[in-house]
Amino acid sequence: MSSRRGFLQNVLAGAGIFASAKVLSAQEVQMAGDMPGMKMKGKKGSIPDHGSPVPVETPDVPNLPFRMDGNVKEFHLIAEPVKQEIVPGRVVDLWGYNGSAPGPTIQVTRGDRVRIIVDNHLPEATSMHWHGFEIPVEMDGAPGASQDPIPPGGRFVYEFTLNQEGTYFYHSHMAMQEMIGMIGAFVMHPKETYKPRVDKDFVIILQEYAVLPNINVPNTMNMEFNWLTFNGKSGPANTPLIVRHGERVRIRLINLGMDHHPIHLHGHQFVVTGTEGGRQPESTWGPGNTVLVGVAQSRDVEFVANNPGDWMLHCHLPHHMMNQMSSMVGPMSRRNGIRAGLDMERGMGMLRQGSATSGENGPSLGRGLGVGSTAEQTISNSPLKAGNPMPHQDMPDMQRQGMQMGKPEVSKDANSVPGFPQDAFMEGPMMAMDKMVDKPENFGLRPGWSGFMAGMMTFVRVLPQDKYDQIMELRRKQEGNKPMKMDMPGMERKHE
Ligand SMILES: [Cu+2]
Repeated sequence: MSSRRGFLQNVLAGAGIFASAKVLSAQEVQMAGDMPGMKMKGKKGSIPDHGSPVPVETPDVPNLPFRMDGNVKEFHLIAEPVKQEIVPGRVVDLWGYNGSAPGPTIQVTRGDRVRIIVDNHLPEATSMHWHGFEIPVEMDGAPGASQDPIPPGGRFVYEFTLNQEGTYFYHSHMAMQEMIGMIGAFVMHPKETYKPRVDKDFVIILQEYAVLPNINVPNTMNMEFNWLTFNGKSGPANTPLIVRHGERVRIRLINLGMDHHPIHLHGHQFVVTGTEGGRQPESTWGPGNTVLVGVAQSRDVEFVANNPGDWMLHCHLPHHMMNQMSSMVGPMSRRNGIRAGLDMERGMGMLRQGSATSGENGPSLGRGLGVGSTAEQTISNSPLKAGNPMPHQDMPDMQRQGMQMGKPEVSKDANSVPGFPQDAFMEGPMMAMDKMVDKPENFGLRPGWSGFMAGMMTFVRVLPQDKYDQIMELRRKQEGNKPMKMDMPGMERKHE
């Protein structure tokens, strides 16, 4: 906790050492050797923090520690491949920073002078962009425009003074690297807390991946996504936001992907108090419960948690409330299936006879271009045998893995109803895995809850004091049992 306190110390700006704006090659980095004092230590704080804002929590993502070098807050980011467990058993190969995708959260205070050493441990060049920062152009990280890309094994040292406040972020400025995880939150606190003061302050980063069956590497070219994450986890693997009944809560949402996400909170009205440009004047605040977070945007929402309960917080795009959505890969969810494309020409509407929307050609239009577009491969995504609406033959296997595999409520004549199934096998008792995602923050949720949580979905748990204390106590015990899970740069994130 000491490093958290450390974030809140206001460090005098100015008089910093100017870093040379030079990209170092792999060899030069080696020659530079170990920089003195590169052991990251959060400076222990003795300054009382009344009046200062609470530090942000980024559930499931570590904070990035810093060390003081004179008046400069020095951070160290390592761009590197990361193994990220999105839900239990689904480990994907991403690229991120310091063992995490999204990368660790950086917190500074307005007026801070910061230095960020960026090492590139990727097999290709990268560049770090500071999204929305008002800094000298040489520090902007626009590859080719403001600096040479950082080569594999190379280093670039960024240094600037920050006179802004709000929810910002850092990301690789190589577009395809953005799509494989390379973003992190960069929160700039005001010196004095805003009014009304919030008691809890959370960051959630929205990301999306297309991970096709039988492979662990996202297809970053894909335009459709089947894994939607909050802070690198999909429901039910996210850690819920825990708040006390009556507290004022801020949630900072950051989006970097191919889609815009309407994020919806149950049970409360919130106001949008900030964007990627910083704090919004109070005159702009109007009540809502869904905020559209566009690509490259951030939105801060604030509300008073005045309604006790376990409230869902989720993207409201229906396909973003699902896990591992994929079509055309075998029995899954639709009774009659969709005809694959007849062939590429007809799929593109280049017809020899008939109209593009005719019964013969229509189903092919725009569908199944390329590999696999043959008429022979009509695929039914549904139970193949009418009469048995339970499609999963591999249930014992899945139970062994810890799935609860309860039976969904399905009527006897379900298969005779056009449209069946819609959701029966997508969420519900079969998908429940309460034990597999057990953690203090989930304590006391209704049994079977996890079967209904997927994609960009977590809880805001508004708890009475005694339940809140119980969870905090469990959390302390768990942290006490674990070997120190420090936010050390370069450390592999352990997946338990
Ligand atoms: Cu969404």
